[in-house]
Amino acid sequence: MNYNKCWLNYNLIEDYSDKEILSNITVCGKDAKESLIVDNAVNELKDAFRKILNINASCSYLKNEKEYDEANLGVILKLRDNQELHSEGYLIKQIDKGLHIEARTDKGLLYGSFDLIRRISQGETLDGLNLMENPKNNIRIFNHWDNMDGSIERGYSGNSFFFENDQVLINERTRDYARLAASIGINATVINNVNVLEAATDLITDRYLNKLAEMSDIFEGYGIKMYLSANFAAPIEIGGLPVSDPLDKDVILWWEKCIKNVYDKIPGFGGFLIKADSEGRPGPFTYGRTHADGANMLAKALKPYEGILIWRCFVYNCLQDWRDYKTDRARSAYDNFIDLDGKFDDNVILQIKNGPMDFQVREPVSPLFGGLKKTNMILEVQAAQEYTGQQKDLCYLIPMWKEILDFETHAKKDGSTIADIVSGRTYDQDKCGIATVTNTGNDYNWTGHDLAAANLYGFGRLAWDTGLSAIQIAREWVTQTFSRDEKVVSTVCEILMKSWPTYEKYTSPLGIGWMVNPNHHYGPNIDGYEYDRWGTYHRADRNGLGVDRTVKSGTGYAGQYNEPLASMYEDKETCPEELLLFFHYIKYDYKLKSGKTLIQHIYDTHFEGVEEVEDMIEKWKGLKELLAEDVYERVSMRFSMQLSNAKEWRDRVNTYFYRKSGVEDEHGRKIY
Ligand code: GCV
Repeated sequence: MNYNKCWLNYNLIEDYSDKEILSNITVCGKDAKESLIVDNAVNELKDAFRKILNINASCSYLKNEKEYDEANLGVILKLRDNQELHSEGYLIKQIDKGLHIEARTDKGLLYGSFDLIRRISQGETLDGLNLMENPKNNIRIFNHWDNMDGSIERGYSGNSFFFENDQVLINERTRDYARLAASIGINATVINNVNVLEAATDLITDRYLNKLAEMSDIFEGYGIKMYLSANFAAPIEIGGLPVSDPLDKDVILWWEKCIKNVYDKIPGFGGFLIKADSEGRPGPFTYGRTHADGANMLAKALKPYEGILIWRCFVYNCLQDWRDYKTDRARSAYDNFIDLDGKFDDNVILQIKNGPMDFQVREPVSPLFGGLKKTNMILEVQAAQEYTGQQKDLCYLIPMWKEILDFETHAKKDGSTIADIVSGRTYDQDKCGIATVTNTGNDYNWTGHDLAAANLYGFGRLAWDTGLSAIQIAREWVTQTFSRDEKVVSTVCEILMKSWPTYEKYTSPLGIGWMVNPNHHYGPNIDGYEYDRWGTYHRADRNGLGVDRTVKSGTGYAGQYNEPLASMYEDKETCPEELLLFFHYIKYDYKLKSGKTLIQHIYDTHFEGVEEVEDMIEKWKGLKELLAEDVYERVSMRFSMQLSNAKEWRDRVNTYFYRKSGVEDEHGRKIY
């Protein structure tokens, strides 16, 4: 086994007080014995108790409810139809010498078991435990951008552990992946890239289905539904049809047959994720059809099997002319989808990226969330740090995702934050949730940077409970992954919590984004995308920079928000400063709330960003004796890469704007 177990590392706790209660596990309920999920739950408990506490717990099964009430000792897993519980929820209650985990379904018991393990591995006492947990989001889904040749699009932690040389891979890691995912409440996963190229189109055919069924069985044992990204042009590419027009009878029949075959082989299959009419991928536009026509056609074919069709809203013109100041990529998801509100079948979900551009270090929240009212929605975030340091630089993303989830869209009077909308609370929907583009690969530590695993862990925990705080999640993760030593926990948490603001400081300023090296997106290149076709411009000149997205004089993007947001963004005086350059063209001598001019703010934040990385490194050095040597060394290496990246950003950005503006740094620091 050439990998570690991340937060399921299970470090031994020598002085744990509540051992007695954990020596016995009893499973009650008539179906429990037959369930693979419950078996897995029991094995997880036993494994964890053995490794963390040195206890070899025994396990027994009881069909009759009465028997266990009397037994009353040890951990009791019990299926019970408690209407206060969500189908995946659970409760944990200590009664005398029994620790009861109750749920309506076997999945609930699995999640309850992992909850208990999480508490124990953090050294929490079980005495008086009494809690009920229901997931806030029904769909908590990983998106992998893994290709059949084993590469991963925007992957920064090695190769795929799902595919290699056009083959499906199943090995020990497959199960450990499912364990990691289930332990944080993930209940669905899309295993292949949304850009479905070559062999991946065949994943929905007999060439791969048996092998995928094997993988799906492993996932299902951990309550995880397998989804596939599908190619909208599959009827042409593998079906021999001349078109993939969603209203064409032969196309419809082809998909029906294909989907029936998928479900014959994988009865628990979740459904498809589709990227259509986006960045060159095929879609319904070719035939003059709408996204609703395309999505509904597939949704209807999936419906008899309770399959779900997830349709991405990342649709924009990627052949833009940089001379054109009116066309605005930020507008496009809203412009493409708002008129289709209410036209999608009930098993269609629109998956919307958190911001209107593309996972920049700072973006406003996509206005589409506040616009759609009769459509199921999934929020898509990106744990893979494509634009946030590529898992070489540290960037703990949970604080960013929290801000997004807490954002009030004003779509409705009460309860329309993003968290409300994607949980289904706002419009009383049940097919909603949160997706992340994952940051995993076959590296030893799964995520390239050891500390980047906090984003993977945090995504699952946040998708389960959007009310958790970023620091709480960080503490849980550090304690389980590294150590319960308070110095380790508080120092690593401090480093994590500062990392997003730090990254933001030394990269592109005040929400303007981009300024990265084209294609691979690591490191600074201020004009890298400035004269390109991708719709990603900063519009800097000798007087100032920023994109005018106002209704009054710009692209009109600000007007896509509900009031009072639209007016707030429209006016540069009320626009949140961290997004100032996203919404406005601002002169270098404009005074910010801090009293600094824009240009001085740019200089200062870039110097500060580098100093903060230096500070992180000092803090990390202080943990040398308290951490495993390999962890310490791997992270130290990443920090040194981050430091040179941060310096490069600082010097390029500051020099660029110094040359454009001719304004000296007030503090006379070195600008080249
Ligand atoms: C999978 C960005 C990325 C692409 C990605 C695309 C998407 O453009 O750079 O690699 O493609 O987003 O989300 O579809």
